[in-house]
Amino acid sequence: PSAIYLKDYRPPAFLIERTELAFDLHEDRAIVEATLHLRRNSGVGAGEALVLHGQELELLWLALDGRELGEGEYSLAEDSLSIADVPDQFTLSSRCRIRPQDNTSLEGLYKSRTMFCTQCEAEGFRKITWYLDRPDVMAEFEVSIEAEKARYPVLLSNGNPVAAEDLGNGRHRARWHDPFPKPAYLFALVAGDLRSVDDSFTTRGGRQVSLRIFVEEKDLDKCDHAMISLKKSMRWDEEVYGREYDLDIFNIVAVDDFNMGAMENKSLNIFNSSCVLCSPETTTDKGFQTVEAIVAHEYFHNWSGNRVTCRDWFQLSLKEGFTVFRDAEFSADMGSRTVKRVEDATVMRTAQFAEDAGPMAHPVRPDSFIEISNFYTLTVYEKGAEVVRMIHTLLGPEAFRKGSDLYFERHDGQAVTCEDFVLAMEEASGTDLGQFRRWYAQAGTPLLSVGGDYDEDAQTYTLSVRQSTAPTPGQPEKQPLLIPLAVGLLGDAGNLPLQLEGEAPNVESEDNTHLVLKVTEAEQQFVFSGVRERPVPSLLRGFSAPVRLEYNYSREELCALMSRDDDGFVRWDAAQQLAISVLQEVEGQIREDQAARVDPLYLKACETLLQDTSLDPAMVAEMLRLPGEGYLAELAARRGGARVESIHLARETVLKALALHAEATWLEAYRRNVVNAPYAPVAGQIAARSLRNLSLEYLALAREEHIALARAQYASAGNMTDSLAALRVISQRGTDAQRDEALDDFYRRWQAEALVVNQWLQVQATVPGEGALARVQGLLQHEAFDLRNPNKVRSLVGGFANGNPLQFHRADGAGYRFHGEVIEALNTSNPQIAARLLAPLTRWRNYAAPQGAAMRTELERLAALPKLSPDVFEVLSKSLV
Ligand code: BAL
Ligand code: ZN
Repeated sequence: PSAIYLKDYRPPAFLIERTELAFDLHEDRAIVEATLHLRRNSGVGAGEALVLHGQELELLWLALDGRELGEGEYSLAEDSLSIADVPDQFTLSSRCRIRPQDNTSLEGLYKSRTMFCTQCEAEGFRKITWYLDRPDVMAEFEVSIEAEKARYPVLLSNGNPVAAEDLGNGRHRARWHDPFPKPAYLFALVAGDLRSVDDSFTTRGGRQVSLRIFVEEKDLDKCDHAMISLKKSMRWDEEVYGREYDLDIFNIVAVDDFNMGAMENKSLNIFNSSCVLCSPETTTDKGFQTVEAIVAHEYFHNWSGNRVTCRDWFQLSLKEGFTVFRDAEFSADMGSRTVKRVEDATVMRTAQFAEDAGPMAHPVRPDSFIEISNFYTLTVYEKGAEVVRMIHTLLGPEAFRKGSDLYFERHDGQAVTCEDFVLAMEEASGTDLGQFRRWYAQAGTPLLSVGGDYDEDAQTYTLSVRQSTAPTPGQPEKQPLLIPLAVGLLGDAGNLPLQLEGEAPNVESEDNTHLVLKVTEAEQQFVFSGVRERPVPSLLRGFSAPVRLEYNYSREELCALMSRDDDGFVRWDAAQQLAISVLQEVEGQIREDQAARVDPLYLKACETLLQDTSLDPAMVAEMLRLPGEGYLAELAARRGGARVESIHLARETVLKALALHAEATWLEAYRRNVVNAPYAPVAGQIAARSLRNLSLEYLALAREEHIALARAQYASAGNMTDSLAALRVISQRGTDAQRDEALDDFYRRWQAEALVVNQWLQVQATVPGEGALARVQGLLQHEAFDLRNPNKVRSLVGGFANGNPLQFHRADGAGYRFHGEVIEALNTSNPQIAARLLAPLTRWRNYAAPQGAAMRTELERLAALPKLSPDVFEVLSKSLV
């Protein structure tokens, strides 16, 4: 496999104006007839041959302007079909046979349980028919679907239904027409025995839109939350972005076997069932929030992605970064803004920064790839969203809205680039984003090293800021970025008013305690005047930029920020920094065989926080949750290599010390945060459950007897959040007998609910102790496991690699070998999932001996296998450089 480059982009030599597709679906095959109305793209590729994409297609017949082409008139290569002599305008018709039933890659047309469905982004359409499968070729689609009526009573595609016919032989046909030209990646088809939950929405402009969520009959009771979320999203996009829905129907279909979370196909969103189905009995609070966010995300794509799409796949963040920013703001408006910001910052810092520091590091707009599926990454999505957020911060909400209006109006119906987005923002706001553009092109996480100096006589406070970005693969030199650094100064009685020397009075926030500094140089100073006392700097407020920030805080200063700063993110961040400093100290003691001593200052600060009932319990829980072992390993990598055992022991030591120190307070928090009202996924209840369940975790560590609380909670829980939290605690901290009893009971109760069983698989994957690997290996054979289902693979195999660090990183390398063997099997059946599963092994450089070397050995074993998919090949080859 070879790489393709952004610099080689050329507009398509041919365009497709109209695409007619006819599907004839059978149990052992599907016949696809396609008629493409093509024309040469004027000014591009005069005289060039027509080259179409196709994969795993059996060509049965081919005709140009109605005349069948003989074998000498076209040429077939592995993934392409070429016709040398074609007119400037013509129709090309083809008939192909494909085998959806055997398609385990879950790209193109495939069978999930009893239904046919599609996934075409990024390049799945070429597994359906010969086509110009690139996003800058946009066509109007007319689709007919024929299938057996009894098995597949529901036949869906994009756009509007135009006809339904009973064919009289037990088969029926439906015709659909989508008036909006679209790239093939937005095509969708569904055929199945489905039921729907129906509702409607009236747009601001008076359009009556029929909303339907299609599911298997057994899941009809799990659609309400998604439907409510959809209607909220439709309203929010009108209110916040002025964007209305543009067709009379909007359909969602839930599918069990799906590589991604969901897919924004025009008017026919297809969802991984884990991202749409919800009920209090079967779904956790987190699950409810995920469904709301993903329903919104896919809906928002109707404008940011579908009406305005990407010119090429290097521009993926144009739609994904922007849409993630939009869904994050939506979620913030629906729930707690600060908690959402903390959650997103956590993902960035723990997972995206790791990606930036690893062998697959790439810019938000990558400049090359071997397999685009490998670039649906945290960098393109989450960092891309942070880049859009920074534009929002720099421009302010009103100018940003003018920019998005201009972007949508100017590019409606077009396939465009990240540059077009930035240009619209620049033009509408009059802001120069020249230097800012580097965020799209430069990979890696910038480091801001900040120092503070207070001059008591002059009453000035000087912040000295240095920025740097470490080299990443292919980018040895880095240039300074424009970084919006939001700051405050914390005094004894609260946050101080801010005045930058030589600048007009700060009127940015009502109380003048918050300012966004524009860091543009490698080194820069900012002087605040009129500072009456020595402050503690409150830095990177609201996580104003996706950077690492270093400031040499004392623990007392961190305690001050944690308890008194007026920025929620900074308070949380201070608690994290304090925890990390304590954890690293304890790990050092353990490694030097000293008695571990957990700083009482930290324990006291945590207890005080827990006692403060005026705070949002959700924030308290986030602040008292210790950073995970994976993140600690990432930090340790920069300090000489991570040692999994001492990291684990240090974390357990600090957890236990905090549990014992504040035992009575934890118990009080556990009792205080009980929710008596009927279950609802609303911020207040979610917050209470999250602190209560965190309290349960600490209590179980403090004293064996408290396992009884978990068992009682498990026995009486009326919702999945509390039930699963209790099960986790029993599995992690209970005796073997208690654990087995609870896990068996849970399976007995929920074996008919696939999504709940996936949670059960994940809990088992994280059970501690020497037997963990054997347990996970055994579960591969369990009736509830299926290697073809990505959700199950993620729960069990991903759950083990990411959630059971001590056992995954066994010194004998058996955890890696197990992981590698699963990847080996998936390399053939589902390369996308195989490549994704590789991520934990790609971090081998972070680990000290023996783990680092053993991880590399497993990567080398995989690299030597014959017939690697391009997906797996790309990750392996980049990881082993
Ligand atoms: N476009 C792929 C799924 C998503 O990001 O919405
Ligand atoms: Zn998306």
